[in-house]
Amino acid sequence: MADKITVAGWAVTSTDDRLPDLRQERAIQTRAQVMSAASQLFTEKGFSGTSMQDVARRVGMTKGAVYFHFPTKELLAKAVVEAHYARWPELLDSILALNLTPLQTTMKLLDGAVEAFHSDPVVQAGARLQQERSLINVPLPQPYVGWTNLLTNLLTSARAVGELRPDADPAAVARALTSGFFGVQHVSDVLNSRADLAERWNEMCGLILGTVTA
Ligand code: LUB
Repeated sequence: MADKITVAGWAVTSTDDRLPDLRQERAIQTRAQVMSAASQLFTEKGFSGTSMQDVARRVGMTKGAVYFHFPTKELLAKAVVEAHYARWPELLDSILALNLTPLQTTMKLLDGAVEAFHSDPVVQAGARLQQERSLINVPLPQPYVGWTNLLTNLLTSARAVGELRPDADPAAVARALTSGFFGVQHVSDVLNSRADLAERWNEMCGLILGTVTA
């Protein structure tokens, strides 16, 4: 079982406080519908190719209803990216509850990320928006660092219990896994719409961990 793993680097910056009061159930539902439609469109057409009118049309609301929740397209994109990163602590908690070894936890976590990148529209949109971050004129969460920090913590525990060779460098392996995952999901997306992501990730993960496991 991994020690209690803290997740640094996924700090979600405070969302704009001009957001409307979301206590009403209807407002919460509407906001979620707008986020879902925007995620589809950002994935299909990118940030620049998506207009707030496109979002309104996709969700079947007026542009005013969309602007009520998100005053600008930039803030809508920021909310989608933040929702992308919010997936990972939730996934981690579900896996830590299984009381696996640190290396098993690491591999199951990344397999869960594979599933999310393959099938979760918010995760897919967040990945594309991060690649287009230079076009989005609001601060976005820093990419990659959350995963690298978390994997470093898990792999340090794995080495401590003998699942990694004593001479393995957990931070270096974490950087390789993060970069490898980013690259594999990007290539799979461009070539196959992520249809072969699980196979390609198993290959990459095996090559990386094969060099450092006991
Ligand atoms: C991950 C992406 C795509 C890193 O952490 C991130 O920001 C990531 C989007 O930017 O891959 C590897 C898990």
